[in-house]
Amino acid sequence: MSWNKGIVTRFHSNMATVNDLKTNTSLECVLRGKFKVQKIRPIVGDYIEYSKDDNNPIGKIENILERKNILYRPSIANLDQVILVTTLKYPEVDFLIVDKFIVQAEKEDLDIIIVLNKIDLLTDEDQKLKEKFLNIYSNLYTVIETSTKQNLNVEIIREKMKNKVSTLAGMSGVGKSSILNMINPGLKLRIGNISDKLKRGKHTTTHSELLRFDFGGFVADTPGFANIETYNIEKENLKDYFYEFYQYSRYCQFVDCQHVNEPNCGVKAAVRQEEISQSRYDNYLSIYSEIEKKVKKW
Ligand SMILES: Nc1nc2c(ncn2[C@@H]2O[C@H](COP(=O)(O)OP(=O)(O)OP(=O)(O)O)[C@@H](O)[C@H]2O)c(=O)[nH]1
Ligand SMILES: [Zn+2]
Repeated sequence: MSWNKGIVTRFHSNMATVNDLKTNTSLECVLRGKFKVQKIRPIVGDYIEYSKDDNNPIGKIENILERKNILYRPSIANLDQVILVTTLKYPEVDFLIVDKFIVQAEKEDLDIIIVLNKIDLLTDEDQKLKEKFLNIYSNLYTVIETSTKQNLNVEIIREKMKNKVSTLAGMSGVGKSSILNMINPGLKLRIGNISDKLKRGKHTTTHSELLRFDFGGFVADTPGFANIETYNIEKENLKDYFYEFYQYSRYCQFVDCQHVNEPNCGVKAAVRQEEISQSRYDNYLSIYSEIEKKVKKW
């Protein structure tokens, strides 16, 4: 019997919901006993091979393919990208918060696309702030301006998420679930209820599900990086997550330069010459000292 290839979109006790990659249909699969012995469990996002008898609606997972990455809380494997949603108004998201999300995603080596939502709310006076944002971030990442009220750039977002496995990230209220609804109306959304659940003090699960877009591709139903605090990062590694620093670090006098207090630092020189954004560098220092303070407590 030949095996078929699928992706796990849901996992519960010993059953996985698998989306067959060829037929794009879903079926339930059980785990072969050998996985229990090996203490391996599939997680959402796993690419697997399964077998199935024609007379049995339930398949059997035979093989879990190697994961290219794993994200914890919610646990999900093989993410292709993070869609970082942010806004300049309602809420006014601090650039430090944006950089903290970026750091978490860079740490996992995920591709990042920034979606600047609620463009419709920006007045003429806000255009300066928008330009400032774009000056910093569109030099580093793809930035897509959107408005779910005006259906702005729906096609572009769809194109970016098509046939990929994505997770959304971003502060509460920036419009993550609205964006999913805009690009795929009717997509079953648990994502919108998260803050409600928190408010009601209910147990929020860290089990995520993948939802399949009608146009192809998957998205996690729970936003990634709910915790953007940087306790899980070594301060020595932080500079690697500000990827634009790297090309200037070869001008640093010290090979292990952290670009903080060291003399003759190529990164600091680049900030002075406005090759690196002051805001990014300041946020680097803020996060660096936050990590330092946490370490000192121990
Ligand atoms: N004016 C305007 N309002 C928007 C836009 N997108 C979303 N909103 C509104 O912003 C509010 C929050 O949107 P959600 O989609 O629930 O935001 P979320 O990021 O999923 O929020 P959480 O579930 O708390 O994480 C809702 O009242 C939306 O109607 C937009 O482009 N323009
Ligand atoms: Zn340096």
